[in-house]
Amino acid sequence: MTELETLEERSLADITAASDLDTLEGVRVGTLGKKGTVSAQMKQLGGMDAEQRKVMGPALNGLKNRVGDAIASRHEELKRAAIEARLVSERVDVTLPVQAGPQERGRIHPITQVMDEITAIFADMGFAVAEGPDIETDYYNFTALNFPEGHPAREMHDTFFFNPDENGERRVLRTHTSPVQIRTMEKQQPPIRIVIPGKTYRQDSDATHSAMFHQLEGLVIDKTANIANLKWTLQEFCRTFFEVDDVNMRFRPSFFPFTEPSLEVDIQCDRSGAEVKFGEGDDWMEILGSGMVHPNVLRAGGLDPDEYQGFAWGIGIDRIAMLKYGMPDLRPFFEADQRWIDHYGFRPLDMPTLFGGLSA
Ligand code: 2NM
Repeated sequence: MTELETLEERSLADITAASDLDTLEGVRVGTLGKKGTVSAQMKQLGGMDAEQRKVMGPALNGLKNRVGDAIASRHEELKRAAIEARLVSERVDVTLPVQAGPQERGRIHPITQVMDEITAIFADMGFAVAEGPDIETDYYNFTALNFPEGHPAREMHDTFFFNPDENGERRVLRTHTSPVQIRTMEKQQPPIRIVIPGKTYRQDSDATHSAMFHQLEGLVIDKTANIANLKWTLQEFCRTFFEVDDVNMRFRPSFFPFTEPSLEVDIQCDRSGAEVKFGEGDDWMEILGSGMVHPNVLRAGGLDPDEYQGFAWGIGIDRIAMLKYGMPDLRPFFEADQRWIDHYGFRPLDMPTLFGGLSA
């Protein structure tokens, strides 16, 4: 076997044996590279006489081409094998269940859920959502709402007062969301149809009261709003919220400074079993307060009571959340206990809508 034949055989064997692209590149450098075995042979051509070169030239060129071709085709093979291997190692089974991310594990607090449910119901009736500050002036929290100074109704609210400012004025933690109604009347002409969800504060706390609690109030003002409209609106709300076809309601005369007449609303229920049932039974449960907006309140909002009239109501969120979802105690609402929220919480992507089901 000639020297060239030996070189070719060894080179081709090395090429076939190369099992990855890096090894193959090593073989290429070792043969066709500047200092490679094949290149070393080419360099000797210069020192040969014409006869020798005539024979060795084509032989060497042939060798170089065959080695080059063999490297190129092995390169293709190895590249394809590398892609195959990657496809196998990176294979994804798209039929596996989705892994739970934070948006799956997190839970919506029942109070937030109930606020969202109530807001969805009124939004569906055409109400807008309004909000305002938790820290209020005495004027917006009381005076504008027809609680005159020195009026005993102010005492009913167990207000949290701030220290007086340099003008002797005391700010308060709002005792109801009604200040937002005044702020809305000041800046928006009727017709007004708003609901106001939010935090409210009163200085009493025990097993069934928390110093911070949640309310949702509603306000309708136009030229003809009347008690029949009020009753229909609240009845429609109760049917939808408690997810029953019909619910009997009872309107009892009451007193609130900001409404005249004022009505307390009870719904019929059955408390004989372990759970309260609505729309049946012979018991009554008080669920909200309401009334026709007092003329003094309309005036405070910059509206002429001879031109406009309205109705309003307020619902305590925390209590009806307990009612609807069978929670026996109010205190865990504010204890931030992970086990409690895992049990009573709602899935964040199941947003309450009337078409998709409120609490489905
Ligand atoms: C209630 C009960 C009755 C009420 C009245 C007003 C306003 F500002 F329009 F006069 N807002 N909310 C109202 C009336 C609230 O909560 C138990």
